[in-house]
Amino acid sequence: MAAGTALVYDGEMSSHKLLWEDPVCDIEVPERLSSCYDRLQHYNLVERCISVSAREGTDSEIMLIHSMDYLETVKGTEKMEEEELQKVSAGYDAVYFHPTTYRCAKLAVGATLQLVDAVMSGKTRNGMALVRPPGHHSQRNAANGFCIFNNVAIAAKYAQRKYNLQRILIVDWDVHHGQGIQYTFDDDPSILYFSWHRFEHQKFWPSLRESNYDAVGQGKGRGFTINIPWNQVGLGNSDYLAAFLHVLLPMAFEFDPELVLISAGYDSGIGDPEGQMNATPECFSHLTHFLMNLAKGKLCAVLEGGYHLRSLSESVCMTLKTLLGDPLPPLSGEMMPCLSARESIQNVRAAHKPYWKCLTYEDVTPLQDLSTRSCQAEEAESTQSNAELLTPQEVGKGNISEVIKTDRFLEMHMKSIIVSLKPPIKTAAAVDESDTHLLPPAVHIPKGLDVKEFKTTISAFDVKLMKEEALSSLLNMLAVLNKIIKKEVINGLAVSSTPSLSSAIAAAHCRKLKVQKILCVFVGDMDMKIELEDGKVLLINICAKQSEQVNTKHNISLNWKEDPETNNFFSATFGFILPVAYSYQPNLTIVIVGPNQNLGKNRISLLISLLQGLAQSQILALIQDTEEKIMQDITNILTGGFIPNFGTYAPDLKENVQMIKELREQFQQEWKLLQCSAKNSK
Ligand code: Q9C
Ligand code: ZN
Repeated sequence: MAAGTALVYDGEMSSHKLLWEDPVCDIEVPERLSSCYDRLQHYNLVERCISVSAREGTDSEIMLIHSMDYLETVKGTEKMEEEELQKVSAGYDAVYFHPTTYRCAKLAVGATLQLVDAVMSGKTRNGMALVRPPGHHSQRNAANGFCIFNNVAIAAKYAQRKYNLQRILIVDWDVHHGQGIQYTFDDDPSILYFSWHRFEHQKFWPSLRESNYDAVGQGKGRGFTINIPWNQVGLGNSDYLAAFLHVLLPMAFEFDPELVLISAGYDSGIGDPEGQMNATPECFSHLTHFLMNLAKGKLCAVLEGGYHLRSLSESVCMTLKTLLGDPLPPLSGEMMPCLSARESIQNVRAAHKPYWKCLTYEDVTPLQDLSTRSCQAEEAESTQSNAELLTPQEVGKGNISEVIKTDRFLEMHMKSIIVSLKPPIKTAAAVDESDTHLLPPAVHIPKGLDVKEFKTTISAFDVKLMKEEALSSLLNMLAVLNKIIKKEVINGLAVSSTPSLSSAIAAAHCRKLKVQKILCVFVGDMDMKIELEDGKVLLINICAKQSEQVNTKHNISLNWKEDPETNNFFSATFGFILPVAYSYQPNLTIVIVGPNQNLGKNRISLLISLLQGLAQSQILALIQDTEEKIMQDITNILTGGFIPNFGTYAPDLKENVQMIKELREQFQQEWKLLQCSAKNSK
């Protein structure tokens, strides 16, 4: 499997700049590019990437999307004086030309295509292109919204032609609607285009009817355009997360793309003067991480907007860091999507129900845009603010010193979230001697540990009759866990003949080391031995056999009906487990894989892979010794060498979807990210 992350950058793209006064365009400055690159250097990220050079896009590549007339028009600006440039610029909406614009726009196209080539040829697994001018607003015959050539749309067409791809996903997380991309692929079912955008009931630029949730594509392409209109400003991490969990990800996994392109605009981030949203930089880590599980990891992020230089550059760094496989910073803020966001999400789900199997059994009733209460008003109702540290919501409140306020906030915020010490070893393992050959060489095997501390933890449990061998494997498991908690490694796995007992001992050890919140996910049929009294554990139990236990906020069983033919498990993963896990915000995750897990093994792999978004990626996997076939996959997931793939899509069983729906209704007040509709909550 391909490894490494490409970075495409050419400082020459900074020469494109505004030569006259224009308050609409003056935010699209050369420093956007240089400040990103400087920040990447500050975090030592540049040297960790595989540098890929930019090139000019050719005429025929540009004409994959644009008309020859338009290309000639752009070409013509190269020799123009300022006055003429102004005239041409005035012919478009929110665009400026400079004598180097044509050259830079060609470099932006070529840089994007170089990235596609690096990823599709297997030179790297994924990558990012830092480009200017941006692309997603530009159209066949027109420049628009700072965009000259549509870099990402050209890249999609290019990838289809050159690599014979059948399905490409374009995720446009820029705060503006990439109408240029939408128009290009409106009737094309081979490109799934997702965009969220500030909309405000069509008051916000570009103020198009076709940016609303009911624009789903045309003809054969119906269902392959997904628009989430945001009708309020001030949205943040939990709203974006809810949009991914309840809209994009179920559809994207059903679509099963061969390549993911991100129109990576960061004007949807905190402090941006255009977007007025509140998502903090680490939010983009999580969005990126989700998408890395598609298309065997083949992902190209291409810069679009982003006008608050500090916010933009920190968010770019978070994106690239995640592409490189670093542990994810915790997502900050209370996980509570606001009413207006939920309403948009519900509307999109309703509009798309006819086209997606994953929505078949969901009862989503369409509704109009009703909410008028602002998200900030909701925040004010629900949270007391901390005078010491600004919250994203406070930063987002309109104010003349907003840029500086955001700078100050980000300065402190980034210090608090960056996992400063990146351990040299990612994964530790405790396995039988005979299994060590199954582990990749990079895995660390702590051995011969016989520490008093561990023994006291174990002696609190009923282990008197245990064989020496089993006892020593418990001690090894604790050694692995200890390394995770002390951040000497990021994650670990342990094979056990008694995984349930092991998990109870692991949880006890976590308590001893003052781990505040432990997420335990059991997969398979096991007795629960874990202590739940003190509320420090959230237990999610996925099993085939019906349990008598009554579900509570911290102890939830999913009785997942066996169905080997269509067992996708996506509805449980995106509709329940991840929303609960992200709402809980654990400090450590333990996944226990026991016997008779009736999910396909790739579903468990995907779940574990996605759970790496929680708890700063600190995961302990406990695997029953009889389940060896899954051990290798889990090891590969944890060491970062493998992304599961899923085969032909079939929807989850109706009973299973029903069960998830009921659980969602039961717990959506406690775990608010479960909310994906505007009803059932205050
Ligand atoms: N009254 C990108 O983020 N604003 N483009 C126009 C007119 C234009 C944004 C306002 C914003 C363009 C790539
Ligand atoms: Zn934008």
